[in-house]
Amino acid sequence: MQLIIGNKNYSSWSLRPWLLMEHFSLAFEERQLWLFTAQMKEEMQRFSPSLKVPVLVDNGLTIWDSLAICEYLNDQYLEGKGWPQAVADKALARSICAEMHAGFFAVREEMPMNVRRAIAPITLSEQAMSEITRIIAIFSQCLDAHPEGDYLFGEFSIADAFFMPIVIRFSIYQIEVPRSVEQYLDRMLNLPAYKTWQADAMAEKAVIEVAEV
Ligand SMILES: N[C@@H](CCC(=O)N[C@@H](CS)C(=O)NCC(=O)O)C(=O)O
Repeated sequence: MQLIIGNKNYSSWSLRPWLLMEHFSLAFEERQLWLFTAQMKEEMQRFSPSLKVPVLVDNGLTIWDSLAICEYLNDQYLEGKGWPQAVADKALARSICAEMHAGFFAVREEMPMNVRRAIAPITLSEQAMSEITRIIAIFSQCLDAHPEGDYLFGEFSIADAFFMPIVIRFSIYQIEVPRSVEQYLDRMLNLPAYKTWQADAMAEKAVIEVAEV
C-alpha cells in the first residue's frame, strides 16, 4: 500500500488516514509531496484527478479523500475495528466524522494546522468561537458516554484520527476546554503514532506563509 501525503507540518487531511494506519500498524509505504509546489501538481497528475492529498494506492486501486481511505482501510484491513462496534456508537462516530469532513470552515481557515507553531492564543471570529463550542460539545458527549476508555468511543477509532488535527489546533492556539476534554487532548498528543508524525513535522523546513498565523 502506498499513501501519498503532503507536508506533515500542515497537511491535516493527510494526517487522518496516516494516523489510523500507523496506530493499527498497517504496512504501507509513505510518499510525501510538498504542498503547493510545481512538483506536487506534476506528480499528482499520475495519482489522482483531484490533485489533492491524501491518496491511497492499493492493489491497482486509487482512493482519494481521507474519509473514503479510512472506510476502505476499515473494510479491507481492519475487520471493522476502525469504527466503534456498537451500532449506535458507529452511527454517532460516522456523524461526527462527516460533520468534521464537511464543516468547521472558520476553524480551518483561522486556525491552520501547524505542528511546529509556538503555542500561543490568537483572536478568533465569532463564527470560529461557535464552531469551537460545537467541537467541545462533541468531545464532551463522546467522552462522557465512554468513561471506560481513553478515546472518543472508548477504543481508538477513525473518529479519533479524524479529530487529531483539531486536537493539534486546540493545543497550539491554546483553546480553553473542560478538564475531561483536556485529558483527552493530552492522551492524543502523546499517542505514539502522533509522536512519530510530530517529530517528522518538526524536522521539515518548508514554510507555507498563509498557514503561519
Ligand atoms: N476532502 C479532501 C480534502 C483534501 C485536501 O484539501 N488536501 C489538501 C492538503 S491538506 C491539498 O491537497 N491541497 C492542495 C491543493 O489544494 O492544491 C480529503 O478529505 O482528503
